[in-house]
Amino acid sequence: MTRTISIAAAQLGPIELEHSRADVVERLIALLRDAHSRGAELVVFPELALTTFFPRWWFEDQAEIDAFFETSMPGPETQPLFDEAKRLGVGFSLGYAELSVDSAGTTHRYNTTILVERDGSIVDTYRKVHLPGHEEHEPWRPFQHLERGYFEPGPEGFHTNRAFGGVVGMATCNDRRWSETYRVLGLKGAELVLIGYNTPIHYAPDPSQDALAGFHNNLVMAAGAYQNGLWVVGVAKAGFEAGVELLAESQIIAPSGEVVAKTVTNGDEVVVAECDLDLCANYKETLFDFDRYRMPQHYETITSQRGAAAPIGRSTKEQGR
Ligand code: CDV
Repeated sequence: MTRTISIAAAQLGPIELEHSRADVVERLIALLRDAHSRGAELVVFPELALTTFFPRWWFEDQAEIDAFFETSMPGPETQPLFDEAKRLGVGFSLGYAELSVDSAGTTHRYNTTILVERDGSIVDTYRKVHLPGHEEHEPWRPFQHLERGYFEPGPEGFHTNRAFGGVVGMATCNDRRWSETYRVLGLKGAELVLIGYNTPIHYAPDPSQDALAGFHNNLVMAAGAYQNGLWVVGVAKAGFEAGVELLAESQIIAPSGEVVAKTVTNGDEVVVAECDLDLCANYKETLFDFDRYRMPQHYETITSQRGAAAPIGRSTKEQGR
């Protein structure tokens, strides 16, 4: 008896500044229905899937920024998506900007993704850990990437859940470039990692990377899948949004590192794959049998140190080792 789950990567084309939440939710519902008609039980939507990618603009007025945030989930505009998913018996993950107020009355703003089960219940809330870009206005850039100004990093880190017949974790966009993301999730038993992204193809700090955007996208997700023996579903908000080109190439990757489904457009598009969670064991119980082969006593530098520190002496001998 296999543990196979049919998963849809539901890529979104551009969302412009003037598009309303209601318009976007209609598109999400259309993708959900398309995915369901093709047998999907879990639909993965992109990062910040309810609005345009607003960190590309510098706003001075906090009220203008907060207009992109959700204060409840589901809220009045997202409830129809929850209702339709429950009616169809389809689960989903959805990225959005979350504004919450804690018990001490402090306001927090996170780049959040939720996982919703087939009965409409929210299984987990993941808040993006690795926030890329910059804190302040940088007028030299053709467009901004102000995630570090508009969000705070998720305080809870990475976590996994028993859902959809397996062990599921989430990560968001830039998180996918960090091997630590997958390894922490892998150590927490993840068999399936859901990732939404908004990746501008132009990277202003080093434009030589632009031509490699698609290559790097696959490289990091395939490596994460293979090295941890898990499925990865990476889903884009794609196309030309406010004149900025966002990478498409949404894909579903097996624990072997092989791509089993990939979008071919840069607009709204669904691809579906049958994902056998038992395939994870092929890797988790052989080459990447963590318990047998990992050597954590040699990995202490990873958690004790943030930046790189090259040796001062020339050789390990000179350093007295
Ligand atoms: N939304 C993102 O996290 N985007 C980053 C860009 C800035 C490089 C990414 O890693 O795709």
